[in-house]
This record gives sequence, structure tokens and C-alpha cells, in this order.
Amino acid sequence: MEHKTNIIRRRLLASAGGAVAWAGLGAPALADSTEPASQSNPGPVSASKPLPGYAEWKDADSMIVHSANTIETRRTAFGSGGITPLDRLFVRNNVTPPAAAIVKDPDAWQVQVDGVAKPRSFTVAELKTLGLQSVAMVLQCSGNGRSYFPHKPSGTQWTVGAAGCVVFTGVPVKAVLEATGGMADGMEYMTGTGGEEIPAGLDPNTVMVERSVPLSGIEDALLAWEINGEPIPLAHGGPLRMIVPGYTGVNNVKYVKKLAFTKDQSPASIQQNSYRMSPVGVKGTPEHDSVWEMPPKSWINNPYDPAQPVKAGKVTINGVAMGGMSEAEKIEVSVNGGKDWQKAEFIGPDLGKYAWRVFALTVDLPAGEHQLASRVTNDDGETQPEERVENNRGYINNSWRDHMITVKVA
Ligand SMILES: Nc1nc2c(c(=O)[nH]1)N[C@H]1C(S)=C(S)[C@@H](COP(=O)(O)O)O[C@H]1N2
Ligand SMILES: [Mo]
Repeated sequence: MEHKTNIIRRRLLASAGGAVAWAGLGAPALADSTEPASQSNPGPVSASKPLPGYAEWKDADSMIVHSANTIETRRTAFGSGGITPLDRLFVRNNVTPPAAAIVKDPDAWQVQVDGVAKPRSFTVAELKTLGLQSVAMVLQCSGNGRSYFPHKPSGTQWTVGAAGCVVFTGVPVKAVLEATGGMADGMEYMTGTGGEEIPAGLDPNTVMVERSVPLSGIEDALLAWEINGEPIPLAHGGPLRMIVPGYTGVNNVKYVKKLAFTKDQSPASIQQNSYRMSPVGVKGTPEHDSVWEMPPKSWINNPYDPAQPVKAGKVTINGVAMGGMSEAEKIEVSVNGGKDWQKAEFIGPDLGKYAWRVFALTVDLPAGEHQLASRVTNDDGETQPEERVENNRGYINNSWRDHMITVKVA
């Protein structure tokens, strides 16, 4: 399935030290202001492995394969239509995904619903009779932007591409609640359990992907069987996925086999210790804030590709902007490293508060080096900050400065 040029490029990437070596082959070199290609954390430059079998249908040229379970979209590959094509959407698995057999007959997949008046299990076919809703939303890994943290947190060195904007379709969780007699008394969280097999002899809490979100997350939550109009493929959590719009990737549990309303958060380590905003050098515990809702964030995707030199004169800058928990309302662009800002336009359809919007601004750029940055403000009046919130594992980086790019204009 791979293109020959891509294989060649990978070899080059593996051996080359600088951006010059592959200019002309179409691969983006790293142009982020904070991360010159010569540094020890070269991001996309070092990452170029073959696609794993379960995701071999991805467009290899569009992806940075960090590992079999961590595959990022290249900054040049988002397109400008607003919706991320499935074959370019990032993939993140915390553990080995289940066998592909589970998506052969999606309607037969079963999910147990607990913590309600009448607990029971549903097949996907049964869920399809209870209601239908679609949501366009940003799916973004909590660690997207991790590579820009100066303390070099452990974990995948994502740049901007552990994110995409997709449309999920399924049944509202509220309709499932109605069909099961409503929530049992005293529940405070919605907890979804992933369908991965737990290897025998292991304490399930150490490996299980089980996430709890506060009840406020239920409002727009779905049990989804479609993504961008097709059955959810295994890589993205088919046959059934718990969707909590506005919340980071990990809270959208793939291959969901149990949906429970619970008094407490899941005892799984992925809930108790991981995805916690602990200070640098301190391990996450339940005392630290959980990574749930996403803040406003934007970045520029074009011009970026060094294989396509930018000519002096008119240049159309474009990128994506998300509001987090409310709509992206205003987007500003700076062409001088954040000293001055000018308003850019949102283009294309408005797909609701959880989607990102493509923005564009046409400017005159003279020859020389320019630092391009973007900054979004959401409907709640919250503006994307200049600085990241420091935390041990490098979660939720929405700093505009970290996402700034340097462009050479000739
Ligand atoms: N069951 C299950 N759900 C999961 C995960 C997982 O490993 N297992 N990974 C989570 C994380 S960390 C992210 S970022 C998203 C990634 O979604 P994607 O692979 O569809 O892009 O899925 C989340 N849901
Ligand atoms: Mo993630």
C-alpha cells in the first residue's frame, strides 16, 4: 500500500540530519520556532516507521508513525476543508488494540449499561433503535503539543498532529439513560470501559482503558458507531465508541464494552494516576486535576512545507482554531512573533462549538524570515494563552508561542 517515494523518504529521514537532505521530496521539515531540526528532540524528523497492520489503510505520506500505537498527522496534511479525512486522522492506542474480528459484524457488538434503574446489555443493532445524533468535534490527544514542553516529558513527542476534526454519529447517552429507567441515585461520573483483552495474570487496573468523566459531560455524549459517515474502523474504536465532545482524546473510549454511571472515578491507573495535571517531577495522583475538558487552541498549517518555498508578495496563511468547550469566536494572526495581531477570517461551514474552524488571512510578506502565530478566543471570552501550563506529563499544550512557526520568504 505504501508509495515508493514514501519508503525512500523514510530511509532518508532515518539517515539525514538536517532539513536540506529531503527538500524536494515533499516531506515537511521541522520549522517550529522552538525546535530547530538540529535539536535533540526533532519531532517529525526522527519518526518514520511503517504503518501497523490495523492502520495500513492510512495515507502513509500524511502520517508520522512514532510507533505501532502512536501515529500523527503531518502539519501539512490537515487540508483546509475543516473535516479531517479518515485516512489522515491520527491514531493513539494506550495498549494493543483488539483483533479486527470485532468489527466484522458491528451490529452484534454488545455494551453493558450499569448504574441505572434497569441495568442491561444492548447490541449495537438495539442501540440504533433508540435515537440518532451527529456531532462534529475535535478529537485531540491530551498530549498533543507535548514535544514543545522544555522539560521533555516522557511519552509520545506529538507536535500538532495528534488531533483531527471528525463527525461521530450514534445514539445520545441521554436516550440510553431513558431506555434504562434513568440513572441510579448518587452517581457522579460516567465511566466507559474499553474492549481490550486484559492479559491473564495482570492486575486489570494497571492496563485497563477505563475512563470516568463528570456528569456534565453527558449532555452531548454519544455511543457512536459511525465516523465521517462510515462504520467506525477498528483503529478508531469500532464497533462502538463512547464520545464526550469537548473532552480530550482519552475520554473517548474506543471499543466500549461497558457504560456505567458510578459514584467514584474508575480505579484504573489510566484514571487515577495518568492524565493528571501534576507539577513537573511529581507523579500524578487523584489529588491532581484530571485531564478532561479542552481549552481553546489554534495553529497555522500553511505556509509550512519547506518543499514549497514561499515567494515574497501575497501569502495566504491558514490554520485551524478550536474553542474547546465553547465556539471559536475570534482568530488573530501575527506575522512578527506575537508583537502585533490582526484579525483573520473563519472560512467554510460552522459545524458547531466542538468542531474546529479553518481560518485564513492574506498578507504581504517581504523576503526574509517571519514568525507566524495564531491566537483564538472562544465564545466564553477565553483567549489562547502565550504560555503553556507546565505539568509533569506534558498535557494540554495550547500555548500560541509554542505553536509558532518560522517561515523563510524568498
Ligand atoms: N479503548 C481505548 N480507548 C481509547 C484509547 C485506548 O487505548 N483504548 N486511547 C485513548 C487516547 S489516549 C486517545 S488520544 C484516543 C485516540 O483516538 P483515535 O485513535 O481514534 O485517534 O482514544 C482514546 N480511547
Ligand atoms: Mo491520548
